[in-house]
Amino acid sequence: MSTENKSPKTVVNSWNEWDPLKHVIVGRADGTMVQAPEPSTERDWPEHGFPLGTYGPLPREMEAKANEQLDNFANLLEARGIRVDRPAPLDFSQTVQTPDWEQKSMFGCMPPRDLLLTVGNEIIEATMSQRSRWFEYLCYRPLLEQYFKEDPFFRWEAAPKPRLTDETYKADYWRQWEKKSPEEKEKAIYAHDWILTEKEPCFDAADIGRAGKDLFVYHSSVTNRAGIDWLRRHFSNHRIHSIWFYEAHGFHIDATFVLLRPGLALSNRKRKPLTPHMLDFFKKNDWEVVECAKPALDDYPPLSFCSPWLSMNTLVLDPKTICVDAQEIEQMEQFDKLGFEVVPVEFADVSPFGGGLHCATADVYREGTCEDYFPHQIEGF
Ligand code: DAV
Repeated sequence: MSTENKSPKTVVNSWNEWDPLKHVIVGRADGTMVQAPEPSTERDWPEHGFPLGTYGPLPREMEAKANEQLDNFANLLEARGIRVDRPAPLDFSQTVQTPDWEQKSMFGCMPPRDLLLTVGNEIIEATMSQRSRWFEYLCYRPLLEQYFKEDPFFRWEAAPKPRLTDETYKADYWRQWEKKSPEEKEKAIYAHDWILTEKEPCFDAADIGRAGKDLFVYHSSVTNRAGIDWLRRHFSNHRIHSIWFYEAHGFHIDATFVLLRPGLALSNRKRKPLTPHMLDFFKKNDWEVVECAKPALDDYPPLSFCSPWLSMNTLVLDPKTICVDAQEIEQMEQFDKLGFEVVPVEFADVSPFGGGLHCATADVYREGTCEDYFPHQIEGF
């Protein structure tokens, strides 16, 4: 009689963005919504059927195409010996509420990277800073429960759920923004004058770039100073570097500044780093920071809140192998010249569902340990 246990045993472990990947979560497009308006987010796409104030599921045919590309990507990873798990979508069209607020829709579960932060044997459910994404963690709970049973060393954590009352957001922010002159907008970029107040810690997991002992956190429109402070206290054995870039309402580090392998990072050619000493820090530690290639698109695709810079949104399978959106010819050529084996992945139809190849994945296991890639620190960075 066979007593073989078919379920693969989970080990949670991932310290950086490049060590050999063995187990990953790939999101699903099912039921993704153009979110109902909320203090932090407004969609205004009249030419595609969603003028300001309206909301609803993304068109079915778009969803089918995105799911096909996500499934093909999952199959490609599995064919390379990588275990792939998928989240459990909810009915994202439902109204959700807490004692403080009611929100007319949820969002989706295409981008697990936004929500799950893996550092070593720990996965943290990020706070998120949009009401429509407050309950998104539920899509990942079946997997996290399973990992918790299978890996006795897995540390399952959740950052404090934010209240997301009106005090978490600056009052009348978007109307005020529209009234600003170009000079005032410029000033706001330098002042990090984004929608979030400092009322409570907020962060998205996709604002964090991991390099062993050093974690780089984007002070973005979805991650506030308090969120970075929470991460600093939580990861007290790490060095947390708060960074920001020349971009209004930027969010998520993975289309702006991407850690590719020890000694090499890719920087957005338009969104220049604004943090004092940041580039000196990389240089001092013998890291090369290269500007990304020209992206394939000139503008946001229809119904997408993600920019053409998803060209940078790549998944590194090991320090020599990188998955890149197949439409990004120039970016693939650049990676080729930088010595990577490039794996082209058809992914353009996924963007309206919340991102590219990095967004669509969350690490569970990469080989390797926590290393110090930045032995030379700079005071004040
Ligand atoms: O810059 O377009 C992409 C979102 C990545 N999670 C951008 C953000």
